Amino acid sequence: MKTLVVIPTYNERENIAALVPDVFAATPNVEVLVVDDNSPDGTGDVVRSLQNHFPHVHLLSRKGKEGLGKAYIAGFKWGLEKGYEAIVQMDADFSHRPEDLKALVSALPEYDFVMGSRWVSGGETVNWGLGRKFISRGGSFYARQILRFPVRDWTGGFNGWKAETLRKIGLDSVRSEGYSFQIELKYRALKLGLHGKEVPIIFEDRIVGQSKMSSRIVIEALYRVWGLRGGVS
Ligand SMILES: Nc1nc2c(ncn2[C@@H]2O[C@H](COP(=O)(O)OP(=O)(O)OP(=O)(O)O)[C@@H](O)[C@H]2O)c(=O)[nH]1
Ligand SMILES: [Mg+2]
Repeated sequence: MKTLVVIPTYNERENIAALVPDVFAATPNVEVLVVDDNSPDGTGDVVRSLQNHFPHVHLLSRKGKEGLGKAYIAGFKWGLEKGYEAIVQMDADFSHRPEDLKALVSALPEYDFVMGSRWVSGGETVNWGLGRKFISRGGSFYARQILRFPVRDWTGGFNGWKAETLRKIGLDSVRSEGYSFQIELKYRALKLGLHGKEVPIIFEDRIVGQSKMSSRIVIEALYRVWGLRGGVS
């Protein structure tokens, strides 16, 4: 399948310079789209210079920081317009390991979507304290109780989608921004009766660059799941 890996970036110049070569080393046949929100650190310029060595790297430059959800929607739409058959979403900060891309990409043809998962057998988090594990597993437990599909890792953002699946979901109807963006896409697909598979991944904490996580994003996720279950869109 003609596959696009969409990587949203905000101030990730060091990470993106190292990640792009690793992605092509792991999966030589994919193309990459970096969706950058005009990062002040010049991430966009780094991507432009990468394009000299890697012709299959594309850059979608947006005007300003609008959040992860909007960046992904813009990247997915770009990929659908260009006719890619599969789209994978991946963070720039090496939390999602390029080594795990291959497993996601090769599982996808059999399913409508695949979910990189920390909480299935073979999945793992590296260097996470008990508190962090509790919050992540607790968040997925909470979503599972409310949304009633047996997904172990609802908030993970390392997922692969057949183009057809994204078309059926209807990207214009997706409202969520942060963690709940991942929950919302999975839930909408499952509600449509589509088949998803959790594939084990090893999740590592970022080493370089700053987190954009905030309590606002967590709070959004806590109330959004109720809206999703209620069919509010
Ligand atoms: N284009 C764009 N990318 C973003 C935005 N916010 C976050 N990102 C990117 O989305 C990915 C995930 O963001 P992180 O800051 O790592 O968030 P996180 O993984 O929830 O938090 P950490 O646990 O600290 O890594 C990274 O590649 C970020 O650069 C945004 O507003 N616009
Ligand atoms: Mg991260």
